[in-house]
Amino acid sequence: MFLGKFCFWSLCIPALVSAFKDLPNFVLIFADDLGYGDLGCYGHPTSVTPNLDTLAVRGLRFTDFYSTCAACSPSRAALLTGRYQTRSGVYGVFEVASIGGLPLSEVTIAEMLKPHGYATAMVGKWHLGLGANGTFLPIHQGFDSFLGVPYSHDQGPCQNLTCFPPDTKCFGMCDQDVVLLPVFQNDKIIQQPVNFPELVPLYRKFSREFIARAVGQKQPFFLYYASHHTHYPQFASREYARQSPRGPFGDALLEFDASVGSLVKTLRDYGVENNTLVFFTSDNGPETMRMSRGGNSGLLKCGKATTYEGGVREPAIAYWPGRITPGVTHELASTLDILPTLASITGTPYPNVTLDGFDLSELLFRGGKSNRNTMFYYPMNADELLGVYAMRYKKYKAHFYTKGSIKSEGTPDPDCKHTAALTFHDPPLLFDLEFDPSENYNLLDSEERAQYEPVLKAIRLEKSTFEMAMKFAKNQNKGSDPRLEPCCKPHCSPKPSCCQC
Ligand code: CSN
Ligand code: MG
Repeated sequence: MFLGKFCFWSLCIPALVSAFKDLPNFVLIFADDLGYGDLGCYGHPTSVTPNLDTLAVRGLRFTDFYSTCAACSPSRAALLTGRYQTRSGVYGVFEVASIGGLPLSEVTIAEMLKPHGYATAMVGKWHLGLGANGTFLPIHQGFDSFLGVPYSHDQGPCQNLTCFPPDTKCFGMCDQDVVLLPVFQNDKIIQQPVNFPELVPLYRKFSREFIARAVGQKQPFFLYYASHHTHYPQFASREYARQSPRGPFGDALLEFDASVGSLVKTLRDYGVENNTLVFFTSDNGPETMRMSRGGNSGLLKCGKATTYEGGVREPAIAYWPGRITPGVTHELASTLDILPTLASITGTPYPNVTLDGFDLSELLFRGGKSNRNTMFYYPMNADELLGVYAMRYKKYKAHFYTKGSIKSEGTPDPDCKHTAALTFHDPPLLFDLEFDPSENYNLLDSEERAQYEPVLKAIRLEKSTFEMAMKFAKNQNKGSDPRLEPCCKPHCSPKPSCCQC
């Protein structure tokens, strides 16, 4: 369906309204640093996540769903563009005063849907750049409105901020000598520093009003709810503080879960639950270095900032009553597949760029298969010379390079620690994730290694085909300029401490 090109605006309106009537809504819920093992429905013994568990029971729960990167900005770039982050040049994570951002030339899900009449909004953590005058903020990437934070809430001092009411200060260390975290509405700072205990209620109110407005105007809508509740240091509002048996992390997760419940209830209240695809997943694995203040990857190896399973395999749930048959799928799927799937559902043409995702419609709506056989994993600072560190091929995982990270410390496994230096493996390490999800037994180190020759050959072929076709974009993470630190009193002094409103 393509509307609006051949007609004058006034003449198009009747056609638009009737065409939009049946277009479904999308709510994309993205958690932050939430591990594969963190939810009740993925086996955590003490998490309390009744709302997500209910979505899992009434929807399709994925066991083999992947983000493209074990860190925030690259993972989010891939989610919103349907392309590996190497194509948009998002390497590493954006900082408080980063000069770059996701290039405006990239087509995000919001930009893809907007010309088809969608109301679009984003809530929560952006982390795809800020730039001078907010050049890279969501409102310049297809979102009509934005309420949230431009980067992680540990990027900026937090020591004297309250994370849990009545007055429990934020735990541990956050970045120093930069501005306190601001909250943006569109491109304006409305609060600096953030008031953690009252943040999630603001997010909920914004989401509810956005949905109410779109439904009132009979417009299909796309809401991107990028929660950062479970990122370190955790926070919660009064209603949720000290309410979970899992400590501060559990309380933040409890509030996140409640916000998921509130989104679904809003859809129900406005009569659009049966016409809305809700998709939930997470950006990257848990920051296990935070011990009980970080997430949990369950039985998967390591976590954030590594290319082991714990870094990139995510909980994921697709929910659409009446359209998606409840169940559990072991099919291979990825955040890359969301953009093509939404394009397919709405009959929207794909953006005219190389996409890395597959349409999941067969899997979601007709109990079919995923078209995905492979996933490729780069480290957070992808390097063209080294290329792919690890890949998934069907049920196998091959590691060509391995490296630990400080973010993945806190477990007894020495491979996860920052002392585990970059190591090249030839032949690669090869694991059968169906029998060995924890990546313990290298098949090429076994008596039966000869029987894996055909698999190894197929893996090498897939990898070289992929890498030959991959064109690395120039790095868009172009360093920092202190003048770009967001400040609610732009001309105050002395900075950064005067930036409080
Ligand atoms: S992330 O977490 O933004 O969720 O990926 O808050 O990798 O250097 C990651 N990092 C600060 C962070 C720094 C973060 C990094
Ligand atoms: Mg993250």
